[in-house]
Amino acid sequence: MSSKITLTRDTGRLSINQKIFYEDNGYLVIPRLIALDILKECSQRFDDIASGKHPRGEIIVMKDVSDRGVVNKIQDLNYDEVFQKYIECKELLDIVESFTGGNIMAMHSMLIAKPPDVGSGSSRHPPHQDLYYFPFRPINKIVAAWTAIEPCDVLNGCLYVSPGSHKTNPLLPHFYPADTKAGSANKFYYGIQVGTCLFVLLLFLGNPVFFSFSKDLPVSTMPWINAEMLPGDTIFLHPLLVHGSGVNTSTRTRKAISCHYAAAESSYIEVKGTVQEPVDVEVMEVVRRRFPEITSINYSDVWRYKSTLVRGIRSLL
Ligand SMILES: O=C(O)CCC(=O)C(=O)O
Repeated sequence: MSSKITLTRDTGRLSINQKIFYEDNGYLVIPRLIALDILKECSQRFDDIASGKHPRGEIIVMKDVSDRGVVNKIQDLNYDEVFQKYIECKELLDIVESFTGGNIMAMHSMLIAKPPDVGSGSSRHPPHQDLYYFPFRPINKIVAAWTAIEPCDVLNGCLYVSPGSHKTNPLLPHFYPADTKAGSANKFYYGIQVGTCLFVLLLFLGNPVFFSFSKDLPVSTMPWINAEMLPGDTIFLHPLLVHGSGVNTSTRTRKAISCHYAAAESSYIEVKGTVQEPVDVEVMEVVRRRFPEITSINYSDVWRYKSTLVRGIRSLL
């Protein structure tokens, strides 16, 4: 157990036990944090954007690689007034402030509607560390909030986490998984394993626990805990925590909404020459294809453009 609290600040919103839990495990679940009517509106707005009934505006719409008719994710939600009700929700930001401090930027937001898997495994999100995507620091002032919109369980591919892996692992190299069928990895669904990764579901103390037998997945990322959640439940994740989500083997969707927040005083770093270089290269290829007229833009500029201040004063980010 931690003897020192380094990852959270005193804002009076988290109990000492919650702070110690986050320090030790790198995640924290707050049940029923978000009002269901906000989530219902967000879910409806997703459906309307996915069906073309509502204009997407700046929002990026992504389709499942194995089932091109299905929108499985939309991202960069922060300019939409419905999604802002989630991203700027007081109850949420009051908790986020314990991780980031009082000046808060919403850096990256998504609504993920994991569809029933068509058999390729593309609905899973391989084990990864969110920091891999982020060209800003300090690490400990970044936090993800991920809220279940629909019941999320093992059958429809809930999140799983490796408790404590934020302490034992540096930022690891990420790759497209080698163990999914050819062409079945969704864009930007990077994972930290490079070889064949076999997950076996075991029942451990009544809770399903994943063990990995991948030779490449660090032993320190075992065991896996499934984060089964009900609508409104919110999990906060440290950016180095190894986590992912399973295949949706049910006939239901699995909707969740998330936002990554960072302290506004954070600063951008150069990721060229680091393990993060491949994501910089791939994102910039997409940006240049989409906006060929913009020539002088780099990876940090992309983040500068898509992030918004949600509390306090904007500074370096
Ligand atoms: O919602 C999911 O299935 C995975 C989300 C996740 O792990 C992430 O966005 O970092």
